[in-house]
Amino acid sequence: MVSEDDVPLLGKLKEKLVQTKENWAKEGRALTGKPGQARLPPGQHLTAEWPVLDLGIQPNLTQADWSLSVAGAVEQPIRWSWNDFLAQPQVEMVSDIHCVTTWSRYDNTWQGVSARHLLARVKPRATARFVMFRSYDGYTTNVPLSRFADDDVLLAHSWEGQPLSREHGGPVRVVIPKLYFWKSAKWLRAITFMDQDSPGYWELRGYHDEGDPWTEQRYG
Ligand SMILES: Nc1nc2c(c(=O)[nH]1)N[C@H]1C(S)=C(S)[C@@H](COP(=O)(O)O)O[C@H]1N2
Ligand SMILES: [Mo]
Repeated sequence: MVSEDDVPLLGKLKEKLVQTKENWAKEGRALTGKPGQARLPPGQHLTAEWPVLDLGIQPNLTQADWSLSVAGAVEQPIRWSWNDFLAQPQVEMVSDIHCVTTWSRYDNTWQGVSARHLLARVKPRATARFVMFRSYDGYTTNVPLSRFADDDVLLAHSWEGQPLSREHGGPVRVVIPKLYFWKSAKWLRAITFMDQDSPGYWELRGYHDEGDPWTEQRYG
């Protein structure tokens, strides 16, 4: 039985449990995977290398050649030159890469402009539900707007403190850590906001429309 005297002790125990659970939640937030899910998605293996995968055309763009157009279902279309892009608020994010060819690479440090900031600038219309990325090599890939709006998504110009190399998509690539890496367009040229979904390069060729690694949305 619980006597009157025990009540403060129970109160303390409860406080401690709450504290512990709060700490778990904080640790969970520090993981780059989805909370409550394993960090390494099913069917993936870890690599320390960073493989190069693309269609074999690696555009050779100088920063002066590069620009980003954002249009479609937005209130404020924009076109950013390299200097415009660098004049936006800059963020640093650390995230994991999961490629559909089964390699994953942990703890990549990226610098660039957050998707959240871009969204605040262009103001998608209420009808906008999908985003298409277009690249300088002709590549395209589509994602739901909600995936692009995630707080770990950015347009990256640097990796591990160095300008993103040409082979990895420099001057600027997309990084969407919670989807397979084919969704992270290299050599980014344009972003189109759409009311209706539309498949990109790999999505037209048998790959999944959304590409969530934790539910193995590989082919679709
Ligand atoms: N522009 C462009 N972006 C692209 C691709 C591409 O061919 N062209 N390939 C995609 C695929 S399939 C993968 S796995 C990753 C590979 O990025 P990495 O070469 O930096 O590892 O880029 C994605 N983004
Ligand atoms: Mo890929």
